[in-house]
Amino acid sequence: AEAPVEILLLRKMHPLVEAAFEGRHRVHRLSEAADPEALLAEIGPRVRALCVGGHVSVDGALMDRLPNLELIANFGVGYDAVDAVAAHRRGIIVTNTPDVLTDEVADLALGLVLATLRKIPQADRYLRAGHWPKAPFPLTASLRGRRVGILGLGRIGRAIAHRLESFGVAIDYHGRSRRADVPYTYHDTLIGLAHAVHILIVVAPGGPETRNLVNADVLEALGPEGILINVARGTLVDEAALTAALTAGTILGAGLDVFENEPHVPADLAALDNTVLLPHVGSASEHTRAAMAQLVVDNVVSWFEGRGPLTPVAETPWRPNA
Ligand code: 8YV
Repeated sequence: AEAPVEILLLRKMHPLVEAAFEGRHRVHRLSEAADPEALLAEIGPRVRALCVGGHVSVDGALMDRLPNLELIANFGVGYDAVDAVAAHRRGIIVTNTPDVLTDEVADLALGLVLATLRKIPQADRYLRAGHWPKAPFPLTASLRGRRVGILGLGRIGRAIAHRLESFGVAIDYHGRSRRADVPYTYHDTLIGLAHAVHILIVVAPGGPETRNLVNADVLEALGPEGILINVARGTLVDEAALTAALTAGTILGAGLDVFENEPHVPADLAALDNTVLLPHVGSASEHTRAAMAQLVVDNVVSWFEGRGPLTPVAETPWRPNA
């Protein structure tokens, strides 16, 4: 009989992933090893697939300790923690989980827009604190008559725009290229977009290329009625500049699902009442996390059955006859 495929899980995965390989493959868990270094040295040469997710980074140095690695299956559409270029150089395929989470994250983005503008969490806290009988909740900003800007009109950006259409707001966007097939207004700079809109939604990929794209100048351009929403990666926003802008009234408020150094949120940011802060829950429903887990499993299964990866990332395209 063929030797079982050895798979290394870099962290605790969704139960569906954990269960799927039981009895079929040999699973190793780095996060549970008493001595991770010793485990790597022992099993490194036998590992053929890696399952990863979240912020656990996978760099070339780790890949070099796994000389027979064929596949890195990432739980999540964003794979900025995986060095996909280094993987490509070594002939390793990287897969992610696109599409299955698009609507969930877009739903949450809209929730965050409304929660931030209308101060829904603040109003809830106000009621619970018993303030209502004494005075009505202070009036808030509004989505009425606003222009909304989207940074990154990819799958999720489009799903957000599609939802916004039904809210009757004007939609602008910025990204590396103009999209021929959308009715929204394109801006060739982020500053230009920030000047034009009241609400800026960040939904572009993370990684070194987009680091601190939303800086003090962009926030200044967004202006005193401006709202920043981030459902992408914390690295896209200069968090210190954002905290300063929120404190000084340079912008009106922010709704954030992601942070520079998760799960740590700076105390001065958390102390601000003009923010709505979520613990990275964009895709975090039972339904969608199960779909993501299934796609991780399906990529691994498809690969070892010789059918290629289902959802390889752009940096590691699959060429069956190469
Ligand atoms: C997950 C995400 O929270 O898909 C992504 O890029 O950020 C989220 O869906 C994360 O990857 C889970 O570890």
